[in-house]
Amino acid sequence: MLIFRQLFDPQSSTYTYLLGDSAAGVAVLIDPVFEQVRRDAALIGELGLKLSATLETHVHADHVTGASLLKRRTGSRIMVSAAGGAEGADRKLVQDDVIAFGQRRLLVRATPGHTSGCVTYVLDDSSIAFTGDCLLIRGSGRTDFQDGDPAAMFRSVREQIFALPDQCLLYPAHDYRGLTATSVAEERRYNPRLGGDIAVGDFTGYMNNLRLAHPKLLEVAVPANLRCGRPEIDQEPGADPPDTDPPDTDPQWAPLRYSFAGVWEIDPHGLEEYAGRVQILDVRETDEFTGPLGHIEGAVLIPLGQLAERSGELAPDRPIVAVCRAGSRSAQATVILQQAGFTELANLNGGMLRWRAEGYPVEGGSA
Ligand SMILES: N[C@@H](CCC(=O)N[C@@H](CS)C(=O)NCC(=O)O)C(=O)O
Ligand SMILES: [Fe+2]
Repeated sequence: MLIFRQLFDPQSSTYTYLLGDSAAGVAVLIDPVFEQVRRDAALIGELGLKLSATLETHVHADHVTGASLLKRRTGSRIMVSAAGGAEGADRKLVQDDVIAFGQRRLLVRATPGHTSGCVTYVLDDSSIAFTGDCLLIRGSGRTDFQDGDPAAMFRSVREQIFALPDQCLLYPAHDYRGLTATSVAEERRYNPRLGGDIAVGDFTGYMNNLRLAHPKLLEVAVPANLRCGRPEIDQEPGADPPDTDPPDTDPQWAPLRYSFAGVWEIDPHGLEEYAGRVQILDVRETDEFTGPLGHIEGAVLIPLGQLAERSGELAPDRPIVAVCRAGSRSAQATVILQQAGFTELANLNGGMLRWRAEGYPVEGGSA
């Protein structure tokens, strides 16, 4: 079965697409964003997939790609268009190349115009195409930098994208109004720049008068993306560390896993091993703490409803693992503690139920 997810980066209004073959357990990501690598890796893990490759639709000007970080984390191969001029890819793509993931395939169509190296990825059965910043929903990518060329874009849209079947769904790399998808038939008819009887001269006139401000991150993003998103620090040993931690610097105080829900989780066996180095915070009600499930030795009890005002009772310099019955209230406890300024936080996955089911010891409780 095909797995398909549309993911959004609110900072740059970028869409990242996950495509997977569930039977083979293999996935590819189109246009991953540097700051969202941890989120994307969590989703891929939770879906039981292995990332085989990241694919760029083009050298982006408004955000840095997550391709290199994902390669470092998951071993995924970096694929970019040969015409884009980026260094450090594992595969350089040209027109009609085929990218396999499990039993499914994506086909490469060169669609220059926004940049000279733009490509569109078409799913094997032509049911879905990923148009990058060539065709946007009722719009198009800009053509005023990075070798942009309105006439080339006009040809790309008319000859490569509008040539797809009417019902083919189109997914762009960006949308600035929150629109998510469109189709060939509706864009052919309703795209105000490229649809209907509009001719190349009309389109060029439109595009040459867009008067858009340059992307805020242009000067940072383009050079980084020409390295496939590899942080500069890798290239220059001894250089100053970056101001902010890259999003793949995971907490080191215990074996933690980031969830797509946005919470750091620890498994029972991890907590047992690290119990002596952390504060165990039980956020259930008092009668649950002393009830049949028992509690973990050394756990401090602060019911969730009191946590915001009583967080000062916790040591600020020791990591905290929050615990509850099934692991949901304790996830919220990590959110409350983060708001209170604590940084080293994790949720016991599955709570006391899983802790006991896996045979770890409790104080109190019934057998
Ligand atoms: N304000 C945005 C501008 C983003 C932008 O220029 N996006 C390009 C794609 S990389 C584009 O083609 N935009 C079309 C449009 O804004 O209509 C930023 O600073 O990042
Ligand atoms: Fe772009």
